[in-house]
Amino acid sequence: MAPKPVDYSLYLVTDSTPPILGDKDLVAVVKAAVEGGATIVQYRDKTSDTAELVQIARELHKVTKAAGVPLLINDRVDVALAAGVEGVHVGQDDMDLKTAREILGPDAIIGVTTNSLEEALEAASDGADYLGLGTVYATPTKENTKSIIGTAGVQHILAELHKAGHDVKTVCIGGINASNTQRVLYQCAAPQKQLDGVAVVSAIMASSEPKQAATHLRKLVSQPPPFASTAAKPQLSRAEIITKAPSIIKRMAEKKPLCHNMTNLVVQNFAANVALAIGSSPIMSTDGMEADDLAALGGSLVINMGSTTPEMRSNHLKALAAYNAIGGPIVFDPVGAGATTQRKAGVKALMAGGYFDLIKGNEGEIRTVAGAQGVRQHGVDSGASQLSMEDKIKLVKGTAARERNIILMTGSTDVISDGERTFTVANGHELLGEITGSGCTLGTTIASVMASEREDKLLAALVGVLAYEIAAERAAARTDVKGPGTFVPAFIDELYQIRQESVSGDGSWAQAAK
Ligand code: 3NM
Ligand code: MG
Repeated sequence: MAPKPVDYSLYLVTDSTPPILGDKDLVAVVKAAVEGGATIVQYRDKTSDTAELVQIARELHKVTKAAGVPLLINDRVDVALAAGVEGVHVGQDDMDLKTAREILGPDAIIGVTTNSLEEALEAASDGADYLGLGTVYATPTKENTKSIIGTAGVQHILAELHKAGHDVKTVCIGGINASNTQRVLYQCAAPQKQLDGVAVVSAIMASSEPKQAATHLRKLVSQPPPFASTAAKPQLSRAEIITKAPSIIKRMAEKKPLCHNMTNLVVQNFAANVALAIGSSPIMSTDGMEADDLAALGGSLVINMGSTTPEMRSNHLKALAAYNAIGGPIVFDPVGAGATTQRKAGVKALMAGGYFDLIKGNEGEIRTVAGAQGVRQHGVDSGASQLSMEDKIKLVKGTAARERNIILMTGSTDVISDGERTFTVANGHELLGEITGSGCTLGTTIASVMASEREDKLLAALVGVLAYEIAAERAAARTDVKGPGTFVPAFIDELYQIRQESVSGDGSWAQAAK
């Protein structure tokens, strides 16, 4: 069956209950929404009697027909027939798709709620016009949803639908609103199959200005998020990276971009000195209330999950939103991610709350980020490696492809990937493991370079890693360095040297790249 020419991009599901609709009039809200830009409407009403359902459906149909927008009825094939609307939406516990199709015929639009890959494949095979995929995020609108699958779950289903050759249309549902619509569409997309739209309830139905809410959402679904990489990713050879690295440090040092660090007390001073040495302008602020103003200054942000208090999480989420809104690069350092339940929850909440351009961590942290179960860490140090290099590369590349960002796994050999291009870096020195904050300040260095090098974020990050780890090697090699205590000032001096050499056109430091 060829797909019907239906625009699913902004799919409104109604709700007539007081917590969402308030004292507004349902038909008036739907009228405002379709005028604002909702492209399809599902009348979902779990409480009204049949006669009332039919009557409201007829009223809604007048409004949607005038706007040239299809109207579907949730669950009730009889009501859809009685009101003569364009189709139905059925859940897993409703009338089965094949029977609904027999009753309504081939021209009716029939969609199915699917919360798992099995359900999605079955509904697609049975001839659904579209699938509602979810639940993306937990939502007070529908508390008895079967499973929260996040953007990664939606992406997996899309990839498998494509593999199975289904061209069924798809929308996602659950917790979608103006703050996350663009990111969700971006992060759900599989390489060969993207969502056709987002389905929302409260983002429009609960709004006091449903027309404006719909207009805004429609605009958001029509354009990529500000942080999306639009340029094609050029292949990079190691030789090219080594040649380009000094000029990238030079450009950053000349721009002196703001590098905003939300980090723990232990590292604040060290991170500020590292930023100054490499050539960015540090600000150490954990106050989410000033993140909008700081983001507007055009720099980058490091979120270091050194603290997981609710207050700190709320600050982090505010800052994430501020930088995401204008595409300012964000580096996430999920410190001790697998160590405690609280930290695992912190990683989940932050990753569901915004987009990180780069996530850096040791093996345990990245495994937690990837969603590996049963990752246990002792304290927040890096611990012993459990994965082979081959497995590390697979994990880093796969996670980056899934999140559509950059993942950096640090270790004696670092692995970095944007899902397409993967590199290893074997520079650095064991003294970095003997001082506090070496992981955090690597994040600061990377974010500094990413602030000025926006075209190719992977290249920027790699250059940050190289400068940082080559500086550590140079510091450790100095005869005046006897251990961790003398290493720290020497390391800051060497970062500063690398910046000075780069600015003066001497790029030989990068030749030490391994
Ligand atoms: N179906 P809101 S979640 C109607 O997961 C519905 O199948 C869901 O509401 C599913 O946009 C949901 O307010 C409610 O989060 C979505
Ligand atoms: Mg249902």
